[in-house]
Amino acid sequence: MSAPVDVAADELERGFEATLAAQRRIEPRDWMPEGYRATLVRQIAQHAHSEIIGMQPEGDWLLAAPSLRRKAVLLAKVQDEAGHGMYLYAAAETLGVDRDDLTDRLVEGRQKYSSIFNYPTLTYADVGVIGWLVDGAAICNQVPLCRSSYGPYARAMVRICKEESFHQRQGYELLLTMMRGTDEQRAMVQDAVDRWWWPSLMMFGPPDTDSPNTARSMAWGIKRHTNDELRQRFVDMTVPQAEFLGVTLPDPELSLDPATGHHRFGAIDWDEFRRVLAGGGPCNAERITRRRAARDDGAWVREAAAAHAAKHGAAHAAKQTGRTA
Ligand code: FAQ
Repeated sequence: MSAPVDVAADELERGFEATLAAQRRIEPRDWMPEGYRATLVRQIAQHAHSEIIGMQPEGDWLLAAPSLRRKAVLLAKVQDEAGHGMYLYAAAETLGVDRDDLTDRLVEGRQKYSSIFNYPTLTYADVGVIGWLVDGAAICNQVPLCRSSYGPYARAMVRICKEESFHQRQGYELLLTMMRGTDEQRAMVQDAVDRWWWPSLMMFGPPDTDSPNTARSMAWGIKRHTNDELRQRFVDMTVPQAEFLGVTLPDPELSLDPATGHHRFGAIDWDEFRRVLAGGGPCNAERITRRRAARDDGAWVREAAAAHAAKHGAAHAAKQTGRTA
């Protein structure tokens, strides 16, 4: 009795593999293996959470930004991050999950967000360094995701990457301005670079030898490069930018390998990475406490919006019925 079901399942699986092999996109209406769907939900949700939690470290500087122009730029950037979170939650919802549920999973510690946002922004130079290094790393990681095999994720990435590119430039421009300023400003920039360099390299995830998801995600076309490949690309891209800026990257082993054209770099402290992922970073508790408070404080807004939409929807339906009657 089970044979026709198996045949149908085989056919669906073959159709899915053929779509991937032809480099076509998987869309929400298409059949997909449960593992593919679960991997996408995990990655897209973590990505969305990172954008939303990522508003906090820079948001702390909105009131203290030193001029109206700097405030306007920073406000626009933080608002973009909220928008990125929204596109990504919307992409996750096409896979049959609910964004309220994803937020609950985040605040209850059942889903992750990027390790990078568990570090504090101690001076205004940190705002520039986040734009330069953190958005720079995000671009390296995310541009290939524009070719991800899942349509809604890939399309969200196109717009997000355009905005990330602006974010990186504003950070670099801020740092160039500070480096042309006083000795104290230059020291602030160097101090921020010293604190953010290694955590930025950790953003790309564990080394390939220790990355349980990479092989499967690449076979499914969700990821297009390994963690180490993208980390190397980021180092190669950033070293000349650091030279132009006039800062020193805090790694005595950093050097260009003439044989490969790539930069060699020192050992990353993976114990620190694991500690931060386990909740032991300098700001983990604070970030989640604030996110939980925002969820709870905003409940009445979501309820009111849902009630308004229901009322509006009912009125619209009644009007349509009246027209067709
Ligand atoms: N932090 O097997 P893999 C931004 C987890 S957006 C925390 O290698 P995978 C914009 C990983 O999830 C930044 N957890 O995993 C912005 C997995 O956990 P699980 C976010 C990490 O998925 C800028 C486990 O370790 N970007 O910055 C991290 O194949 C400025 C094993 O790892 C994205 O999310 C980490 N750094 O590769 C906003 C991009 N790394 O669930 C504001 C999309 C790994 O198995 C201001 N995501 N883990 O328990 C990806 O490309 C991938 O998910 C990776 C990880 C590359 C992050």
